[in-house]
Amino acid sequence: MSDYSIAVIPGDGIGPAVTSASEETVAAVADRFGFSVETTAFDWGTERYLDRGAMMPDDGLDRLAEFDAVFLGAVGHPDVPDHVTLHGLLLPIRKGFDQYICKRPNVLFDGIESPLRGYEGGDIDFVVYRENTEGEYADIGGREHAGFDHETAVQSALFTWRGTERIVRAAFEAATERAGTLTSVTKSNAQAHSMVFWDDVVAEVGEEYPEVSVERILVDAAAMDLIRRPDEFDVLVASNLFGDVLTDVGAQVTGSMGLAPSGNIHPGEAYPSMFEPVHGSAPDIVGEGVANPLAAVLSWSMLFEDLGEDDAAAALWNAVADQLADASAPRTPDLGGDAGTEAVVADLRD
Ligand code: GGG
Repeated sequence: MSDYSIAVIPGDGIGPAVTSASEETVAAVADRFGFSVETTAFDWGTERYLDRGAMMPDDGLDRLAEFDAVFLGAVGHPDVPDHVTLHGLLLPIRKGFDQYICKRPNVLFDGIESPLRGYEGGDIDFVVYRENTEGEYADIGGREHAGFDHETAVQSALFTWRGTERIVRAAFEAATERAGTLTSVTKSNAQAHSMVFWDDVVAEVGEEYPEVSVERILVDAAAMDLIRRPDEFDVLVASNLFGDVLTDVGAQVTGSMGLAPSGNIHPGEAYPSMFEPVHGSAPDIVGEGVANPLAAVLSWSMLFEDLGEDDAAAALWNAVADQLADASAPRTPDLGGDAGTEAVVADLRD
């Protein structure tokens, strides 16, 4: 019997609520499939920052490195600028553990109504491979001449061949597995250096995958087409920023941000991967007990898959799908219902 040790960082806002609700479900599924999950909670986040000046301790990465995987709830607090919280917790983990694949599935489940007319459950099913360690999220830049009318800010994006090649290759592998199309998203008409470089990488790696048909699309057209023809997408590969923006569009066309899971994946043994719902800390609903826990549950499913527990991952994913397909099952307000977080996971466990 395998025993997995998972680091859990509930974080801010609704993070603790969706984390604890999803953990209850996960333990039961693990038990059913003959393995155990031992979780260790870390109270890192903005409360710690307000108290002690840092979102996590100096040796935070060393401590997380001991675990098989990391689960994170949410980051962000109305009293602290978002760049402070993001750069204090989420981004150091993604970069420090070289989690270069951000995998974000976008699925329209049976029983869920898309805001787009004419789409039913099963019609939309694409996955975004977002580059997760460099690009526009590179911490390169600065500000000069504060207080003058010539105050200046510089923010540089970083695209390395290695960094681009490995996310593009991961996306080609996914497209091969799904026997699908790969859509590469850029802005290479305007960004003639970095994005043409990206196109070059896609062309070179693509030579190794002649069976995968490749579509190149500009990010503005991609945003439009994810609304106009979301059913035609299969695997998308995009830079750090573009991937982040497009997956919010994807979450909306598939019904709710409350159903969008993600994995920050470091393939291989060197570091743990981290799984998190795509949504943020949602300060507007904190404490109301209505946060949708299903994005967190689906993120645990991705975590199990990453550990090689495919049957448990499928059981968890299918339990969510079955619940959503049942019109009489409890739903949180983001899905048009009036149920609370706990009622949704209680129903899932039954
Ligand atoms: N669930 C984690 C979370 O709170 N994410 C909020 C966020 O703003 N993430 C930015 C990003 O994924 O780049």
